[in-house]
Amino acid sequence: MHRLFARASLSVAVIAGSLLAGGTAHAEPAPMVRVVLESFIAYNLEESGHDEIYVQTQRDGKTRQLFPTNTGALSVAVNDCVYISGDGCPPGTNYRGYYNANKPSYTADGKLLMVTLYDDDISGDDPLVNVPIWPQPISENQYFREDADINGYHYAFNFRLEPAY
Ligand SMILES: [Ca+2]
Ligand SMILES: [Ca+2]
Repeated sequence: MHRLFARASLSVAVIAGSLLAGGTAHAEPAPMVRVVLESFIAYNLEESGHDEIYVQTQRDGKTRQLFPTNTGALSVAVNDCVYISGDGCPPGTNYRGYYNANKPSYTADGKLLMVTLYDDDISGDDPLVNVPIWPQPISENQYFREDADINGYHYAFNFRLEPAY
């Protein structure tokens, strides 16, 4: 039984390996890009105590929610690191994890896609940070970090862009 299982696992690994090799050899840029928020860190807040955070994308007048996955906001304190996926949290931050994010795909046509982090307020929400992305066709994952230290508040984001079909 154990032996059978081991053999089955091995053949799965070989198939996965050959698929991967084939994918690399014949990689064509994908027509779509998936936007994945991996983590963000609240180094400094807009308000004292807590900010209530949500993250949305905007393109062609259409808004989509990245984080949290449903409506609402997450209350964060100074040095909170909200972990979703990817690399861990830097030393000295408070690990908050782990969470999910929506991962919408967009046509890789180079048109502006704006990612905005908001602080939820009763009297109108504050857009704290804008991260512009111009999705281009890619054939493998791309990673980038955005560090925004503005007017006293300071947030850092880690994103992953994935080829999508
Ligand atoms: Ca506010
Ligand atoms: Ca607030």
